[in-house]
Amino acid sequence: MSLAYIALGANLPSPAGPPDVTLAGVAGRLASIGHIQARSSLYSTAPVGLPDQPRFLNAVIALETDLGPLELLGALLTFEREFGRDRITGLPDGPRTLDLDILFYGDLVLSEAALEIPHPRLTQRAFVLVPLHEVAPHLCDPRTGRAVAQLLASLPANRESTTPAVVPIQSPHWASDTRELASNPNADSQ
Ligand code: PH2
Ligand code: MG
Ligand code: MG
Repeated sequence: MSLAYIALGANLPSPAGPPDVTLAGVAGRLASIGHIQARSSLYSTAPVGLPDQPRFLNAVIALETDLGPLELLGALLTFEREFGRDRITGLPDGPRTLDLDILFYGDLVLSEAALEIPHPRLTQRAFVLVPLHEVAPHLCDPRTGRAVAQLLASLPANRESTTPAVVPIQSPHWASDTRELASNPNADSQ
């Protein structure tokens, strides 16, 4: 068993519904390939990279899994396709129905063409570090030895913007009790 931290993001409706329904559905799919150990709140986040697009919903899930890193990547790509992700026409950093990224996989450091772990841009992104900090503030980045709390504290403040960069939101679809998900992959409420 390895403990992987997975970032979830969406800012377009998927065949399942709006982004909060998509992310809740994905949590159920993740529970089918491992055990969900922790799950952050849902956050509404300002788009990074390509500003002229809807705000994203982001979250982080800690998943204990027997899948190896490349098998896990394969499963995540399958889930992205199931929820309507089109990698052919989609723009880099552009709008998407679902994005699933492996942030950490135990303390593995991997640099392959298909997969880099830890995720190469996680230290620059509040939309990743804020939800990650909620579930694992003391987790150490194996590249730098720095804890998530330190990485978050080192992010430049978002001073110039009038809209908040990262705000927690409530959704009836996003359960606050992960035990439901582990025992019933189809559960999407309570
Ligand atoms: N993902 C990106 C690019 N920009 N911005 C936000 N707020 N959230 C994301 O998940 C996101 C992004 C590319 O993966
Ligand atoms: Mg991404
Ligand atoms: Mg991705």
